[in-house]
Amino acid sequence: VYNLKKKKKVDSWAYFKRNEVECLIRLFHSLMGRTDHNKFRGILHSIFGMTDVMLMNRVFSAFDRDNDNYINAKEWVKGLSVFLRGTFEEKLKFCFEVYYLNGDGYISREEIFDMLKNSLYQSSEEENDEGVKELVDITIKKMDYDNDGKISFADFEKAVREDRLLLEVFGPCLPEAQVYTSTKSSYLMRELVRVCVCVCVCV
Ligand SMILES: [Ca+2]
Ligand SMILES: [Ca+2]
Repeated sequence: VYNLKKKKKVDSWAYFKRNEVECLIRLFHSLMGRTDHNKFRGILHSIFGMTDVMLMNRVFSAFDRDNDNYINAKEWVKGLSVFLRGTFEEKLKFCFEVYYLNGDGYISREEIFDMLKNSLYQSSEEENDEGVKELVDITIKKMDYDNDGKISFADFEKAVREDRLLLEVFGPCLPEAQVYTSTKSSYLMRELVRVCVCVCVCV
């Protein structure tokens, strides 16, 4: 009974096969130890090609479920499970968590402004607050179904179900399609090993 329970517990927090979970945990312990913001950003950058520091920090917080500012082995496997093999519903929830982050359960007008400004102007000197404000208005008009001026999860879900492109409307926070649609575990493992080695050398 104990073994069955134990197996069920492992299966229930990840879409990986048991040997993949073990491999990921081994990698985690031997190469990374406690994963802080810097190491995690290194992984997101080198394996998933992310470059946006603000979004990478938000992805870190979505992985860091107990909010202790470190990613432990369980958070690592669980996060990667949603990230790489999650269902549409899980990805929807994940993206919403990345975007709202301040904990009140809504994406506010100010948060939308900050995220759109960040993703539009991060590499240029030129800033156009009026242009960003217009975009914020358009976005809210499109996604705020109950007209309370902020985006709840219900608003977000409804909007994304109507237009899948809105899933990452406030900036890329999931791996590129070719990474997460790959079901070949060997591909994932090879990439992770490559990245872990790279992170260890660089940090
Ligand atoms: Ca944590
Ligand atoms: Ca709303």
